[in-house]
Amino acid sequence: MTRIRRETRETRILLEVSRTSVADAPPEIRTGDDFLDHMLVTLARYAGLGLTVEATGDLRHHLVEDVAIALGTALREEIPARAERFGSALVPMDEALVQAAIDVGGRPYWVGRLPSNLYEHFLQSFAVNLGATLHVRVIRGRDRHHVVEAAVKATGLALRQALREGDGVFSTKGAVSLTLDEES
Ligand SMILES: [Mn+2]
Repeated sequence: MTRIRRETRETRILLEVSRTSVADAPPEIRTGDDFLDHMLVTLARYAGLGLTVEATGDLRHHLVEDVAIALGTALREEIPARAERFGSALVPMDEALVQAAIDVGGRPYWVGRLPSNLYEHFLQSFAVNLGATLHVRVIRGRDRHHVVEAAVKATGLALRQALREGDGVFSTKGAVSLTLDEES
């Protein structure tokens, strides 16, 4: 379990995340923003994470962005050394269809367009602070709620796969700390 406390002039966040959820302990999320709570519960359920969030903020934009930063930063500590590393998912939600692909191997990068700037920013901030590459592709969809929710579900399912303990064959950990010879 990783706990993070993040306080700025704009937001106050206390967040706990663990890579394995406890079946009889549903996510406890209180941010004061119903849609953000809904998306955090969804992300935790689909990714199989244990998650507790207590947050307050001055503006919705600051709250959503800072919770994403805190979640990515904390979850980064929970990535197993021998993680499967890659994951992908294709999720339909009524008329919406969204695909996500993730690499949790320490290459922060975001590619994606959502019909909500706020939640596009949420997934970007989450991925970059997690040290993950995340691609989200909206294949189709008319209802913004469905498209955003399908994107969060697809990200969660992809993450569940990527965070699984594997044989570490795709891990570059141990190979990344190269010692450079000083040149005279
Ligand atoms: Mn919904």
